[in-house]
Amino acid sequence: MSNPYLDISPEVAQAIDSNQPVVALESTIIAHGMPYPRNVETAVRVEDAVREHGAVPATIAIIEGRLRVGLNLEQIEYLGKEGRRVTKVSRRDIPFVVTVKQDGATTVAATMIVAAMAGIKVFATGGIGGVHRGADHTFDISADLQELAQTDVAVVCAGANSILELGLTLEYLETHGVPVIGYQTDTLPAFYCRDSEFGVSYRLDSPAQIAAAMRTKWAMDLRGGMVITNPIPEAYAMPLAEIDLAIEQALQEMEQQGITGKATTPFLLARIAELTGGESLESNIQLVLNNARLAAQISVACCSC
Ligand code: PSU
Ligand code: MN
Repeated sequence: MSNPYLDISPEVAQAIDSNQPVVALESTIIAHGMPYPRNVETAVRVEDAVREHGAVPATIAIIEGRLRVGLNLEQIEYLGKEGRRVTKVSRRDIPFVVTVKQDGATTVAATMIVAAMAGIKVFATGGIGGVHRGADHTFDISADLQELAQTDVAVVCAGANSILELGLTLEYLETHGVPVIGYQTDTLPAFYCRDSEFGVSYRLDSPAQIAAAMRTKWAMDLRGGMVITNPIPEAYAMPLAEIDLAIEQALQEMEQQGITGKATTPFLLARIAELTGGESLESNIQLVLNNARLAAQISVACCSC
């Protein structure tokens, strides 16, 4: 079934058609999640990590109104350089950016949608969006959570960023039937830290077990995604007290500056990187690479049975 809005690169199309492992990658993390040029350098390293572990990377974005699966270096460089000038695109934004033939950096939600259109089942990123702090009065809950409830893609991440309410994010996912898997861990990883005070739904210890769970879920037509949480490598984890302090200060500044809605996550990530002297950025890069490796392994396991 061809989709008139979708452009899949020849390499990715060939891999999908021949049932070879493919890993989807998002582009909001490039344009809004990290500063230039580290964002471009990271995007390229993430693609390399996927390849080194036996899968084909498919970075997803909207380029001149086309839903693109598999970007070339020039397109990645362009998104990285444009940064926040590129529209951050979640589910609601897709038709508008496509209609006016603009560019868009896809969030977890939008990347899942396009990955599913292309037939890709595994997606690696840093952290999913979630229930924001203060959501009891702002109602700010990322559309990523609703997407996970309805789109059949497994998202490999380092848990949710502790700029969010982790407990409320887990409750929301549970309500919507989204399993949160801990890869070799019983507790929910909190992005910069390996642990949190919260438990995962299920612990699975190998890519093959994760692939089997995905297969079973979708073979039964139980719609929706899965969150696969992968703790940041020990060497790059940050001390809880240090990161909490930076997050608290960044949140205060955000409130003072009146930053709300879709601008909050990019603001917080950038400010936390400044406040930690770049340490949080380094952690962020390493956890994404770690997730790319696991996602590739899961994707290989999915194809080899
Ligand atoms: N969390 C991070 N880094 C990111 C994001 C979240 O630690 O780059 C990005 C992802 O693209 C995610 C999006 O899908 O932010 C969520 O934004 P919002 O809360 O506005 O839905
Ligand atoms: Mn929001």
